[in-house]
Amino acid sequence: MKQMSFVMLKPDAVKRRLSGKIINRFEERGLKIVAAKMLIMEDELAQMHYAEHSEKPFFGDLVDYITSGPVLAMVIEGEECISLIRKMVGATNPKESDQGTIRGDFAIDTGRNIIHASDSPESAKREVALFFESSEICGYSLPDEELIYEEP
Ligand code: D4T
Repeated sequence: MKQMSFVMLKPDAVKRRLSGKIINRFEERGLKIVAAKMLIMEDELAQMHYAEHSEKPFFGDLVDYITSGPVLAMVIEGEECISLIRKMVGATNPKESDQGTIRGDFAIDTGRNIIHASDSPESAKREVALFFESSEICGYSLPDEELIYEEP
């Protein structure tokens, strides 16, 4: 089933000039970027995005981190892509992320884990709507889709 996931390169990824490398992984896998924008998140947006963690002891640091510079927010489309992208991203604590995952290859600390990706269809829906108007999501097809999918 085709899904959309919300993916965000965090300020450390952008400032470490890793955006291109990370985007490349999604494109090489056969996934499709259907929306993208760079922004510096306001506190209010950060608090809404991470609302589920508002009572956690790390919440203040998390909001400071995510608002500390530009993020690259994206919507990525593909078959079953929500769980697929989570696997590509790796465990929340990069010290436990498998080698070959984005966090496992580029990060060390949980508080500097360089990328966010939706963890369920419900989160994806909420997060996409938080960052993008529906008019900002581009519907288009790619000529190689039959090479990526058995049934495009
Ligand atoms: P995000 O949401 O950023 O993609 O990360 P995860 O989905 O992998 O992990 P999460 O929601 O459990 O945590 C959100 C965010 O909080 C930071 N964090 C988390 C932290 O600083 N200390 C912690 O102990 C935990 C659990 C990292 C990611």
